[in-house]
Amino acid sequence: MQKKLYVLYILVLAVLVAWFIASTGKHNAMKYGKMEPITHNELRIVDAYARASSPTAKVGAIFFVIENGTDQDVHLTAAKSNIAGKVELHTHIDKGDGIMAMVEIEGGVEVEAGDRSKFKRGGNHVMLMGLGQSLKTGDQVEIELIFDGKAMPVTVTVDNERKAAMAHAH
Ligand SMILES: [Cu+2]
Repeated sequence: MQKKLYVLYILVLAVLVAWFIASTGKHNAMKYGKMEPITHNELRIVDAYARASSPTAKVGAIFFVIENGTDQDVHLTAAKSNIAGKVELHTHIDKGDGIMAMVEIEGGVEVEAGDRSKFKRGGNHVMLMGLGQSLKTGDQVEIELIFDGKAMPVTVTVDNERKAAMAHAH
């Protein structure tokens, strides 16, 4: 009986220690933005998705991660799409009193050589205004991201069910 309890105690302790190590590891990873190194030698847009708040919404937003695997810094200066009357690079700023407002990113976004830039909920995003079509989950839309004057075509899948928190968990 005593031995059984002892074994149980050790097991519980082991689980707690493992959980502690796992949770601190995750915390550090988020705090310092540590991710796997970029191994490809090119500029890539990964994990792109679009969403609209409702099927009749006239605005939508696009999120993605820019991976600059090249040895040159790049600048995202604009975005284009035929599905919207107006497309802008937006971010959120705190207007004070915790009120967040969307504003156009002045001067675009720089991504240093070998670095990533996350466009995510509550942060940077591509804003679609005057949508000419509804954005339904599973739809694919075409946009162009303008890097240093050159257009990069990107196919984006609509995912209206995706939760903001999942943007962190790959
Ligand atoms: Cu916006």
